[in-house]
Amino acid sequence: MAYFSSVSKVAYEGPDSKNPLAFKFYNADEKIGGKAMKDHLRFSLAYWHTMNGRMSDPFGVGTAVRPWDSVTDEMAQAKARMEALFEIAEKLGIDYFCFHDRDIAPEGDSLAATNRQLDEIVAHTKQLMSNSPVKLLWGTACLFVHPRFVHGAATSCNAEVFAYAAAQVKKALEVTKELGGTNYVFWGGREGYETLLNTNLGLELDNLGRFLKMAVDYAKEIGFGGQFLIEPKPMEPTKHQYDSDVAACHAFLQKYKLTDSFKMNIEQNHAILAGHTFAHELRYARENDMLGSIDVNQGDYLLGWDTDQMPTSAAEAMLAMYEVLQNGGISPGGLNFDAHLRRGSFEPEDLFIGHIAGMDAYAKGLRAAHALLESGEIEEFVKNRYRSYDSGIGKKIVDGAVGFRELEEYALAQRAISNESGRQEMLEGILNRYL
Ligand code: XUL
Ligand code: CO
Repeated sequence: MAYFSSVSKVAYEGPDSKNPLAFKFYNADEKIGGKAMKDHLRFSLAYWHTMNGRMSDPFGVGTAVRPWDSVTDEMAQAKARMEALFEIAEKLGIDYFCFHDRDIAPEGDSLAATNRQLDEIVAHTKQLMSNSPVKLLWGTACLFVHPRFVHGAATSCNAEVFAYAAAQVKKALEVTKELGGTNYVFWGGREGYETLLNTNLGLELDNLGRFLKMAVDYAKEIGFGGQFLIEPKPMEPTKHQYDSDVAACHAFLQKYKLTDSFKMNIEQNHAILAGHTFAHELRYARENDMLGSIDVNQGDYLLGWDTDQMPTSAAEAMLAMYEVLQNGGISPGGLNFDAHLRRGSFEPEDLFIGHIAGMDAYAKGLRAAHALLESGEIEEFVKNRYRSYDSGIGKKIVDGAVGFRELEEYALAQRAISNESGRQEMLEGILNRYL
């Protein structure tokens, strides 16, 4: 059954096209640096936004008009939504999707009943997958919506909740494996705190470390070989989220000896909420061999919350792809559209138009980043800027051949220090030549 009969398979029509339902820059099979665009970008649909988002806001109800709204039985609707996801993905040429356990199947009266409902939808999904190129990029467990997680999941003060969360992640790992998922994500929804006055911060962090270790052990036990990912976010819903940014997550993973099992899933809107640029978070992860996957969206620079907008800025996409290319790609991760439409874009076709705009921005960004890297302009500038470490005293510093005594001796003998311009504006101008 087609849920979007007015939309056909979206085609590449080139930059001159004015058709909102065509790609202007994304040309899936076109090779950039010897690799097809689709393999560089590995786009993914986010089930929670694209299929479940009602587009409500704190002042108003949802406005989304969706073709499956008329199906009132919960399980029948869950199946209809999954079918519609495959239709959207196939028409857009998006090869992956991501979900939380509770996005795809409703909760039942008990954990056992919930698991049975999940199994039913997973079987239906597997069936749909057998006739489709669409694959699972990552699965995750929703440990933040239900009131039982009011004080957190793995960091709850209540051990009963820790146990429930463990059972839920165990099942989510099994389901992710069953559907051939190549990654598993932890976003610490309510893993944080509101006030230190009621919080044992040390125990909560140790418990989070224990929880992640149990997940790694269980994955080994069942033979799930996917990549584990942590998704940093500094605030929202709690005031202090433990996974606040890449550096904090990296320190946490080092303390609990988990760096071999995890990488990061970096999201643009989370980066800017943390007071960083998206590129900073990507670079920090890349330099530490921690860049695993990306949630592509775009935050509003005037609003201080997670607006999860479609990533339509090619300039930002260019800087992100500059990091991805230097990372040697993002596989087995991908670019997951953790993004939803604005409340005013409520028509079914907007789901396509929004993703097309995001895919085009990333295609343009990829092309520009590749050309920039090929030119070597930025790398050459940076290399030259640090040339003082290639010889003389700089070489001795990086080789560990000198200490404070030798450096003092050197400094005392030096007459004048001369610095050179960092040429920031020139470099920013260079980017525009490639965009
Ligand atoms: C929340 C967020 C999540 C994660 C998955 O801000 O980004 O949807 O991506 O739990
Ligand atoms: Co996300």
